Amino acid sequence: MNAPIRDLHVSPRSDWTRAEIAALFALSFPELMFRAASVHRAHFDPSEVQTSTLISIKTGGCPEDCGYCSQSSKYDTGLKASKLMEVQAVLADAARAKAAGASRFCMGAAWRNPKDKDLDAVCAMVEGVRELGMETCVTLGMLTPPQAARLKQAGLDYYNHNLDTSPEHYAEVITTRTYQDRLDTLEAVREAGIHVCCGGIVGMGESASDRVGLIHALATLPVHPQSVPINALVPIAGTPQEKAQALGSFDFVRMIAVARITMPKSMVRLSAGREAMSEETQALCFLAGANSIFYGARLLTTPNAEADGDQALFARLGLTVMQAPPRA
Ligand code: SAM
Ligand code: DTB
Ligand code: SF4
Repeated sequence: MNAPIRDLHVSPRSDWTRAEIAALFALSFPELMFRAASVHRAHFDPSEVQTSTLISIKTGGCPEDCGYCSQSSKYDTGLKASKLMEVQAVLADAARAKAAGASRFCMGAAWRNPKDKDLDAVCAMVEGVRELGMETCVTLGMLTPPQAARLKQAGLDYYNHNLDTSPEHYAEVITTRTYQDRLDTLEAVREAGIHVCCGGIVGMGESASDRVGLIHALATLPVHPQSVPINALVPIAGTPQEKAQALGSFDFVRMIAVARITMPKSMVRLSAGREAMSEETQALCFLAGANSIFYGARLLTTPNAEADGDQALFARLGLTVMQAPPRA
């Protein structure tokens, strides 16, 4: 028998225990879906989905050894590295993304951390994208508190920095920076008053208990990340994770559902890996409380589900694109 359902309208809590989270994963699939969908309705219109478009503003040649990544210089993935893009070229891409229906523009750079001089160009990109009326997000690696303050000053809305996996599994995937380094960057971003976008990747050979551990790490941050990307590994030839066993679709949907229940007011993003997912699995993810996607033909270095296919899926499911909130 499943445990009795508790009040679904409670405020977000940061005192989740691993046992409570494991118990959610252990619910029957229908019960878990019902609870997640109920929590979703208590906080959001379940027919609305937020759309973020990604661009890689600086590709490849990264000194970190993240075992899943096409952009690490430690692995021969055949990716062509390129320098930081010109501001105008980025803004032209943002305008195209807006015209295609994206409300947020996320700019990613393959850096361990940005140099202060790189931030001048990134701040100009943030200012320009804001002027187009889009929400802005960047992901640049580790940040110091003064760097976070500069990005805030430029008007940055979100900073993406993922915990990626559980604290226990982490060292199997990345050795060049620690979990604590990531937590420190998240603190710098939070303290600067920038919204935090933080999630992880599943399908990297982790155990079920590692998935509990990742949700636990996210849901016990002092403030829940306002945006929680759940990525299914996109396997990249030449990386250590190339042959990792993909997660079954029901386990992926469970991950979305448990993220929704434990972080009820956060946007939960059905992120990388949609290209390999059936429409039915994606529909289950929306039912489980996902209310955001990466939208557009490319992620950073790999293909994404095509935008016109997404629009057709939205139409068939009766979903609409969430409007960006008005600027303060
Ligand atoms: N270099 C910066 C960093 O690592 O923080 C920013 C860019 S990095 C590519 C952003 C995130 O993308 C990673 O933390 C990881 O969660 C996700 N990611 C990268 N490669 C992926 C892959 N092959 N499949 C799924 N997610 C991936
Ligand atoms: C996130 O959690 N996923 C995005 C974004 N944040 C930066 C990146 C996905 C990358 C997928 C592999 C690639 O295209 O290189
Ligand atoms: Fe570099 Fe980011 Fe890729 Fe890690 S995930 S290798 S830090 S670009």
